[in-house]
Amino acid sequence: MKKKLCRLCNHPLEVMVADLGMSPLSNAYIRPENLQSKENFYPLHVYICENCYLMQLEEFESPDQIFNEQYAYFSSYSNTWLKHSEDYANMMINKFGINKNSKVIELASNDGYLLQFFAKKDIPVLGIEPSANVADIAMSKGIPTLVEFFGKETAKRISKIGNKADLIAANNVLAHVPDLNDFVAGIKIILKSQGVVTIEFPHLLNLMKYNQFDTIYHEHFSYFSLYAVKKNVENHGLKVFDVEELPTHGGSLRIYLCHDNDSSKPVTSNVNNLLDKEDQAGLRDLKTYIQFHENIKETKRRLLEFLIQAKREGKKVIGYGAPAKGNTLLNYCGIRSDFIDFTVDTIPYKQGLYLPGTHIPIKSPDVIQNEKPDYIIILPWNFKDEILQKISFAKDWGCRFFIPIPGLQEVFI
Ligand code: JHZ
Repeated sequence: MKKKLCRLCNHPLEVMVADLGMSPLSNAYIRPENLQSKENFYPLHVYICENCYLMQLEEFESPDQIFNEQYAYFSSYSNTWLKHSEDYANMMINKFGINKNSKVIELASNDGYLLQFFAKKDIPVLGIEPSANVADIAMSKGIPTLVEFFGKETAKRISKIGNKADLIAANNVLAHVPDLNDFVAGIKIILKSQGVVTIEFPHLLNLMKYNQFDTIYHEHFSYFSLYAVKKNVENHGLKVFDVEELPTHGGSLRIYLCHDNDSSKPVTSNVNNLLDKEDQAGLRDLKTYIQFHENIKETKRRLLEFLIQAKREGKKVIGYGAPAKGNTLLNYCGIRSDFIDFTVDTIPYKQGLYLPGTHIPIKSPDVIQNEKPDYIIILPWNFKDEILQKISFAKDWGCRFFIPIPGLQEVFI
C-alpha cells in the first residue's frame, strides 16, 4: 500500500485521529430519479501530521469532481454571513485605504456574496471561482469572475495582464485545496508589493474544543491551526502580521498576510498570543486528539439515544437545513428517514433533492407549518440564532428545538 504523506510537509502520516466510517461526498445531493442508483462511499479517516500538525484527510475525489457546475453551496443564503461580509468590506476599505484605484481579488468568490460590497463602491474586483453554476450568479450581479481553480498557473497568467491585487480575500477556501503549496505560491505572485491578504478558516482549536467533527468531510482536505498555516505561508515568502478570532462557522480565524519584506506592516502581539493559546489547548499534543475521538463516539451514542426515545414516544422529528456538515453527522450516526422524516432548506437548488447516503428528503421550510413537527434538529448549528428566529412560529404547537453539536442540546428563543 502507498505510504500516506502530509500534503504540506511530506512527513509520513501515521496517526489517525478519528474514524468516521465510510461516507459519500457531503455535497453530492441526490436527484429523485437517481435514488436507486449506486452511490460512492469513501473512507472518512482523519490524520494528524506529527511534524507540522496539519490535520487532514486523504484525497479520494479530486476538486474538479466536487467543485463543478453542480456545486450546491451558495454563500448568499445566510443573512448572518452577508452581514459578516459587508462588515469586512467596510473594515478593509477604512483600515487599508482600499479605493477606486485598488484591485480586490477573491479566491473562491462563490456567488459574489463578498465582492458585491466592494463593487457597490466602484472598487474594481475580480472573482476566481471554479464552480460554474455559482460563478454564473456572481456574473449576473456584475462581478467579473474567472471560472477556474486558483494556483500558480492562474496567478502567473492573471498577473501578466496587470491583475495584481491590493487586497486578496480567501474565505473558507483553504480547506478545499489539496495542493496548499501551489495555492499559497499563487497568492504570492498576484499580491502587489504593499498588498494585504486575509484568509478566514474555521479554527482547529474550536473544532477540537467544541467537538465540531461534523465539519470533517471529503470536500475539506485539511483543518487548520495558526501554527500550521503560518509555517506554510512563511515557506512562500509571506508573513502573518495579524490575526483575529471570529465567531463564524463555530469559531474561525482571520489571518492577515503581506510580503515578508514589507516593513510597513509590523507583526502584532495577537500572533504570538494566539500561538500560545493553541499550545495551551494541546494542539501539538497527540493526547488531545485521542480525547477528540472519544467525544465523537459519545455524541453519536447520545443523539441515537434521544432519537430512539423520541420515536418510541411517537414524536415527529424533522431537520432544519441541509448543510454539508449535516451529512457527516447523519451518515456517521446512521440516521435516515427512520429517525428524521425530512429536512428543510432555504436554498431552492437543494429543495426536492435527497441527502447523500441517508436519502432524507429536503423540502422547503414552508412545509413546517402544515407538518407540525414535535422536534426540529438544527443541523447548521453555526446559524442557530438566525434559524431560531425563522422557526419561532413552531412554538405555537409546542415544538422543541435542538442542536446536535457539541453534543445534543435543546435550544430556546
Ligand atoms: P452552512 C459550508 O458548509 C460549505 P455547510 C463549505 N464547504 C464550507 O467550507 C463551510 O460552509 C465553511 C441552510 N440555511 O453554511 C443553507 C437555511 O436553510 O452551515 C445551507 O444549506 N436557512 C463551502 O454546508 C445550510 O443551511 C437559514 O436560515 O456545512 C447552511 O450551511 C440558514 C442561515 C441556512 O455550511
